[in-house]
Amino acid sequence: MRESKPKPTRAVVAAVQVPNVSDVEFEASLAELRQLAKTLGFEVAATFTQKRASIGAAAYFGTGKRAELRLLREQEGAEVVLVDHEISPSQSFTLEKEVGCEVMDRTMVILEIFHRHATSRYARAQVEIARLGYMAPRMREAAKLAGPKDRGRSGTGGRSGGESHGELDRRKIRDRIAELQKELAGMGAERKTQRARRQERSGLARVALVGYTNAGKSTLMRALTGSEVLVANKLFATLDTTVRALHPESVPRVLVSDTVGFIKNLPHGLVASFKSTLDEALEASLLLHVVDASDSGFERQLAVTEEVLDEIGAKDLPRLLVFNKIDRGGDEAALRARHPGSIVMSARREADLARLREAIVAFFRQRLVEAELFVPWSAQQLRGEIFASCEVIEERARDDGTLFRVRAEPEAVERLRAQAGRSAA
Ligand SMILES: Nc1nc2c(ncn2[C@@H]2O[C@H](COP(=O)(O)OP(=O)(O)OP(=O)(O)O)[C@@H](O)[C@H]2O)c(=O)[nH]1
Ligand SMILES: [Mg+2]
Repeated sequence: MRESKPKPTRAVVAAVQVPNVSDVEFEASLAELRQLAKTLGFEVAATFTQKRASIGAAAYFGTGKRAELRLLREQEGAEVVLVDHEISPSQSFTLEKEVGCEVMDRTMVILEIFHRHATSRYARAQVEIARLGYMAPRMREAAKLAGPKDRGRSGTGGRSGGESHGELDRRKIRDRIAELQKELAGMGAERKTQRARRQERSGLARVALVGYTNAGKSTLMRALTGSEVLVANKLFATLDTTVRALHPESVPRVLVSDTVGFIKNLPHGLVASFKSTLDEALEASLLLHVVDASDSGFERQLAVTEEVLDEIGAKDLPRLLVFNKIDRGGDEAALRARHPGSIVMSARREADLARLREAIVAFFRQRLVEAELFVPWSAQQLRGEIFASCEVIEERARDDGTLFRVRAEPEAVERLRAQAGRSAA
């Protein structure tokens, strides 16, 4: 523990409950926002709610409630109010004025977390595009509210005649987004080549870990591959896709990818970013959908994940449901009965991890075929690769080379045959 830690910013979490949202759902969503706030380093001082028939177009809370919220905020010494909806720019301005501090909506909170956790150039560019897209209409609103005063400033500072401050900023945002998109396109080509190379080396046995944020994907990735990916009890710890081989190696060799987690009401700009980050996962032939079975809201999290998977075009990929964290709670028998074929487990138990590994390998073994591979003497360098990507049943020396009888993926057999043919020629 460090002693001189700065005092965390205190926050009030606030939300309107409309009639079609049940109490359980409402509570789960608030709990999640509190967790998101903690991930950002806020200390949640209080939660403030109001039941309303609908959310007002101009003001998120009713008049009396806004005064109450201001009082609560002052009493608690909070410097920020977090709202559990995406609110419009004008709702946000009204609320900030009336509660007397900064207001962040759910979208802004998530964008901020992504912004802080993005480390690769690729992830940073994507998050910046999403942030700019979120800011643009808000700046428009700010400019509108600033009105004539703002226009009075035009013509100074080298701006072209008649262009308002707001317009200039919007143009800058557009230019910046275009620039970032160009950068991304460049990086995209590079990533594609990397992926192609990986595919070439490994055949088609690819599995991707997907699921709601904090379900335990990176923990399983570590356990399955022996790699040191980041595991953290925060939301959106992982933003980039990592790919590693199942360890110890299996036949066929299986590559595992860890991916970014999903969440309810994912900001729209980020869904687009997810898409490219998840391209890698979409090339998998098996998705491990990881669910935190100890979370009381896991059914909803499961549904949200399935929705996002649909949205990004992964609807038809075969999947294995993995109910994780069963050591912390959850009804094992009920889960098995409701989701036949699923795996109920804890990443903390070696035996469970072994079972998961077996299920993955079994899935890919179903696709193996038995075949003969002839390797002429001139192509003996292929021997190592054959042992790496096939199960060798028999190896027989002939006058002109070696004949292997193997079990392997059809694609691997084809690839090795082509390579043997090329070397022989
Ligand atoms: N008790 C228990 N805790 C677990 C288990 N699996 C993971 N955890 C913990 O859950 C937290 C989140 O784990 P991660 O592996 O980072 O989760 P993730 O799905 O990668 O999360 P994001 O990257 O944020 O999407 C960590 O504190 C893990 O130690 C489990 O089986 N049992
Ligand atoms: Mg992770």
